[in-house]
Amino acid sequence: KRRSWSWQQYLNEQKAEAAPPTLFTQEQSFPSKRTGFKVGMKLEGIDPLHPSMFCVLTVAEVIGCRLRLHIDGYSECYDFWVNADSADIKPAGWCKEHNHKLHPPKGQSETEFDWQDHLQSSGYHAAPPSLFICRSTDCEFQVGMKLEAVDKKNPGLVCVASVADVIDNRFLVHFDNWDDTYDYWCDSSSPYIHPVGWCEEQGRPLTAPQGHPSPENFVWEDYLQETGSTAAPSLAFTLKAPHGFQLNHRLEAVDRRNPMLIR
Ligand code: MLZ
Repeated sequence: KRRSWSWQQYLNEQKAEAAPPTLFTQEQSFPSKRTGFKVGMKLEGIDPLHPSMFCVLTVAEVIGCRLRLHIDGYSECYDFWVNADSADIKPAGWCKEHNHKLHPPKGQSETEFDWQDHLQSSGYHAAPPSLFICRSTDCEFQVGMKLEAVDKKNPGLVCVASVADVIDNRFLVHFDNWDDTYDYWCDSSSPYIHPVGWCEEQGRPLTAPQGHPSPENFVWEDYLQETGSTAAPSLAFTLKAPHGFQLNHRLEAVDRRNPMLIR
């Protein structure tokens, strides 16, 4: 008779240990306050498919604390969901005020775009600035600094990267000589980023910038000199609390490519 799959049996077979429940801490709590965002309100925000780009957005749907945002002038298939307290959204006029390029609605040129005209012609209103969360502007990372970062689309790779933008306490990780679809925003406590020299110290391979003449012989010192850039100071990387998980601990996790399954 076949018995159903059991954790206990599996752990015994594998001679493995279950990760102790005390190691699982809740990082982010679900926002409890009701959001004031309403359908039709307009704002600026980061395009999730091009994290280096700010776009003109309209709230298309609100469910609880979740907003579906539409990129003005583009197909609905690019709509995306964010939490109302997301750091990726800013009030209308934010880009101009903070010297960031704002990608205009499709069909309009960057110099042509004017928020007043856009609101008037659409008949919609800008989302009131009071709806956006104020954030700390502490960031030791500066544009142009180099670091080693995990490519989240190819998580086995740690690659040569640069700080491409800084907003509030977050910065944009860009992989040298790759397009911006690999970019991501993070803060100094991110587990995906490391100071220059980390791979060498850990005895792990570092992926050189795309097109490097001899990727196997990449040397940070030479590269920093060639590019006239500096390494992000190792003190800027904030210490992560030791997590307590050990190699080969077994646990249950959501499959991100198929989030209905827990494997
Ligand atoms: N196989 C992929 C790897 C890309 C790695 C980029 N890292 C920033 C490719 O060659 O497209």
